[in-house]
Amino acid sequence: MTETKNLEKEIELMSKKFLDSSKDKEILVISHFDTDGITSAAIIIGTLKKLDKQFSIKIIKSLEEKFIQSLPKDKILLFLDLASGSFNSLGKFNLENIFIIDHHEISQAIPEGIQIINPELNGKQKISSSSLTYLFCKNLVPKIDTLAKLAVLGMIGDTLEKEIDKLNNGILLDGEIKRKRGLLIYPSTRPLNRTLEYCSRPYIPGVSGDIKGVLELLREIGLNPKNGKYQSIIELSEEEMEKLATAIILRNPKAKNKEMIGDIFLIKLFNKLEDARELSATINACSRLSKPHIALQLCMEIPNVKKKAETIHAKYKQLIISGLKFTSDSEKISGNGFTIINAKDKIKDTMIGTIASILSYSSLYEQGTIIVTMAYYKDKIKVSARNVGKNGRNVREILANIIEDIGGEIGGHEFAAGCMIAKEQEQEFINLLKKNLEIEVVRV
Ligand SMILES: [Mn+2]
Repeated sequence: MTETKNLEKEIELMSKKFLDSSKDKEILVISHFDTDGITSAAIIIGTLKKLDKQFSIKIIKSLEEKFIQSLPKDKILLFLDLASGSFNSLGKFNLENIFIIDHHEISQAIPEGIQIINPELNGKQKISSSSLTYLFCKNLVPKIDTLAKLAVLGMIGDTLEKEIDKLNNGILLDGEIKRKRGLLIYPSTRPLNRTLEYCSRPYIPGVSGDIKGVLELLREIGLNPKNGKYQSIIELSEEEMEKLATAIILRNPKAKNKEMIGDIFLIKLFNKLEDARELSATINACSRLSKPHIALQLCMEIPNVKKKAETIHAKYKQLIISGLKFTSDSEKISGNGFTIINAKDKIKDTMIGTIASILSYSSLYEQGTIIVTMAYYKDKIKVSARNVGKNGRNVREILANIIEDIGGEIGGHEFAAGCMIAKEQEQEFINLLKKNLEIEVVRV
């Protein structure tokens, strides 16, 4: 309890310093491109507008040293949902007026003069950057209730929904979030035939991407269209919901009932209740297809943006489905307990991690299998590694071993990790990867 108090105290202190420093300076907000970062940025924009401050926004995929070097020295720099892993770089370029709101792990010493809010320093409460930003902004402007739903959306974007009830300071109350128990396939608010056709989590063999399979499944459990339209998940009775869950589990035995049923969060956007998971997926889709400004405008509820965002999301889902098709048809490097899929330029670098995750949740691979996907990004290669069923070998360690030899950047954790290597090292990387994966098997 005292630790939470400390965090609140830190937030209050930093908000005072921020107000003070921004009296005569322009603000540059730099935020991460995922849902948590985008919602954080939208909360800040709403607040700075109320304060009538001069500001600009940059949304980025990752904080690279070259970018840090290019930052203006005369502005206030406010980093959202990033920067906690970049203290060495931040310390290098004599930047002044740095403010950070983040929740990522801290592994480097924090240079003097940097103002930071990060629960890793105060009790390690699991809380999104969007919620921290909301609490920060509440200190700047007392009445920002309309932005609270974005704080909750960021929590769901970072899959911190199990922590939502621990949120204090009335974020949940302010946000007027609706909650319903049900099947966690989204969007729960749209007709089931569409929802199932595009369902990738879980990936349902014979149903995902297969409209004939979808209609068969719906017929099988006795769900028929009413007035030409299928019901949505939130409209189903408990019994119908149960039948649907069973039918899905039969097709994908890996989908566990207790993981498939949970809290559905409904958030009012453009005056309509939307499934928070779907909103988050839309935001991520926009960002991954290089349109983070659309994602941001969606959160700001700017008229006409919803259609644009939905169109981008639909395109993204098509790309995922065709990416999955590519991975199933393409040649793979497979061995005992691992599969390497090198998509080269056939799949976008920002999607290759998602593809790896979907494959690892599908019933295509055995528990403990390591899936590694690769895609080109300019003169580099983005690599994603997943461990099916979160069981067995540490994929971060495997990648770290290789990076140590050939150089590159690494991120992630034991069951889901990624790295970026130089394109010239494609073959060397694959050779080393195979060697590492095979050695690991022998050792087990
Ligand atoms: Mn985050």
